[in-house]
Amino acid sequence: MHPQSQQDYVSISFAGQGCYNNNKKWRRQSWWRKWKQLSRLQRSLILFISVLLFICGIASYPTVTEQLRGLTDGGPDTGSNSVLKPIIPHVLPQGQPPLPEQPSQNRLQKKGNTSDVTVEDKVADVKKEGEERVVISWRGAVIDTDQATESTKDGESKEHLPTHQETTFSKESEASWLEEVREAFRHAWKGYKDFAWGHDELRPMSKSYSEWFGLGLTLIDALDTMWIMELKEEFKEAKAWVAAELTFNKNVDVNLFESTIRILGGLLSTYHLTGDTLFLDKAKDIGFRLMPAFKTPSKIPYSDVNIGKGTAHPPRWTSDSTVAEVTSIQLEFRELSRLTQEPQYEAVVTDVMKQIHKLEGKLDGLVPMFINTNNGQFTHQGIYTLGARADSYYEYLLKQWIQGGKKENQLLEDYLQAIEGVKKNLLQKSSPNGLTFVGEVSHGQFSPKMDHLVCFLPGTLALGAHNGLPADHMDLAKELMETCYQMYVQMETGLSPEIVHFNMYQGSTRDIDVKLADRHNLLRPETVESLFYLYRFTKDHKYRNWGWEILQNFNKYTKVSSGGYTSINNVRDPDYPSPRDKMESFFLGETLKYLYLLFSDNSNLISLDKYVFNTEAHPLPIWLSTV
Ligand code: DMJ
Repeated sequence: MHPQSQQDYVSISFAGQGCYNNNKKWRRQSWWRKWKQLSRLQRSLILFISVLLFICGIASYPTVTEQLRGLTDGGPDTGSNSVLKPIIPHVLPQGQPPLPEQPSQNRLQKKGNTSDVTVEDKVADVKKEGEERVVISWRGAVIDTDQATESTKDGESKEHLPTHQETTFSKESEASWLEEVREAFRHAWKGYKDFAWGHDELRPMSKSYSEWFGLGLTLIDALDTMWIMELKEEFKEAKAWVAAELTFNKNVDVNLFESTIRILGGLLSTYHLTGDTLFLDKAKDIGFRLMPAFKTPSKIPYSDVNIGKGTAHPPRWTSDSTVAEVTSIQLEFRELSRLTQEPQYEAVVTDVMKQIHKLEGKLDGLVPMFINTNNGQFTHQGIYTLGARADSYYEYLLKQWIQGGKKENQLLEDYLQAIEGVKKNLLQKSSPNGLTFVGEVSHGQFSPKMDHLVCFLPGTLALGAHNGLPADHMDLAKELMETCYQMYVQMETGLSPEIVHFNMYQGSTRDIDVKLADRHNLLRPETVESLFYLYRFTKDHKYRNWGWEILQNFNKYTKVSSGGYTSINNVRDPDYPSPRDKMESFFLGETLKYLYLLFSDNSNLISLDKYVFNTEAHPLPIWLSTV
């Protein structure tokens, strides 16, 4: 054997094993002989597998370094136990305005005052660290989500979960909290105004915009928020745009559900709050233009409507519609009928509810995610979730019943049965800390997966209990509220990922896992929405503290200095949350509105006995009440 080739072989296969002895040398030669005896195919296969393993090793590198960083960032008393260190609960001193450093101590906050650190600073920092870091932050998009998970930052034990201590608030601190939300809204609005005016969504990083329907979606979604926050100047300029520029006579396809909850809902609620018929006229216009969606063989509406041509169609790949979409347009269409005295709007959406009430294929009141527009039957049966594609079906059962003055018993029955179905089939406790969560069922198999979208449920349950439904709904609401909060506080940025998986096995060291592809945060409202309901009904200040923490973390990790807030790709990395360059309209329409209402102690500001919020946070009047 050529000595050079022997040397090559040794350095590749046994590097790092220390000094050699004769025996080892013999073994190496024998290995080499065996290698030479292999066929070309066998050698290629071995080489291929080695390269694959090498790539996997490199790919897991950031997870390892993140864990190491977790150990070293944990403070002076870090050690082998430091990774299990509890999160310090946020307790405000009595009557003091909130301090930015007080909320749950995620890693970046521990580094000092970071309130001035913007998303762009983080991008710049990371770019300085080299391209590899940037590439790694995108791994989540490509790794098989069923395989790859990350643990939460701390494997806390039960007594280490954040706890609440009684706190009282002065009028001054309430005012400063409200002002902070108003300031966040102004900042978001500035970005929209400067770079996306009249367009659907702001892209704050690139200082541009994106179009979805081309109807000024963010502006319309934000109208009633500005009114509620008393942002008079901003409201005035938005109203001027609606009066002068907003037209629905456009050759565009819009999604029936999204345009109903954001545009029709936003215009109707702004009409109610202001009494200005400009908004009612626009609402009538869009409502009428959406009606072709219901011209289907089954009367179950198509997903898309061309509001200029008056035609409707399902998506290109299917004749199915989503169950949540066809059952979460009722509040708006019913209200449109009441205002216009034209029964057609209410008739079409009530027919959908009646059909769904009678359908086979439910699991103890839980509905599948799809329904066919030709035959009106559920499709893709066997999957039951309170997350995407089914969520607001449950919300609108209760809210229609409330909107109509609590008379429509079929809606109430379906709601009560569904909540029993949730308890029986979807509710479980995590290990080790026993967090109550709502999982999913797929063809008889339970999956401990919970979307952030499910965090609407504590608020809805609390609303039901407030309206006379069983008291144990409120108990469950409180338990789930804690879980939704933990989905934030256990992340390094203090912001929830889009989806979490709970551990259920005895002996687990942590309750929550996050798959790499699920680490994004879209500035969604569901948790702060539920915090608002829970605070209104219980007056327990811990819910406001939690909301305050969330607002601080939106400011730290999603605020863009030139204006606007951005959704992010990675709630696990406070150093590089990886901005997605998009501000969803619901951040202004819902998230900031619910935060504002949470911090206001005025229960008459959109009283829950007079208004019911649609699923996009647009308040509509409860019928028969004197608004
Ligand atoms: C909003 O459009 C609505 O809240 C909807 O019900 C769910 N998705 C977004 C917010 O997450």
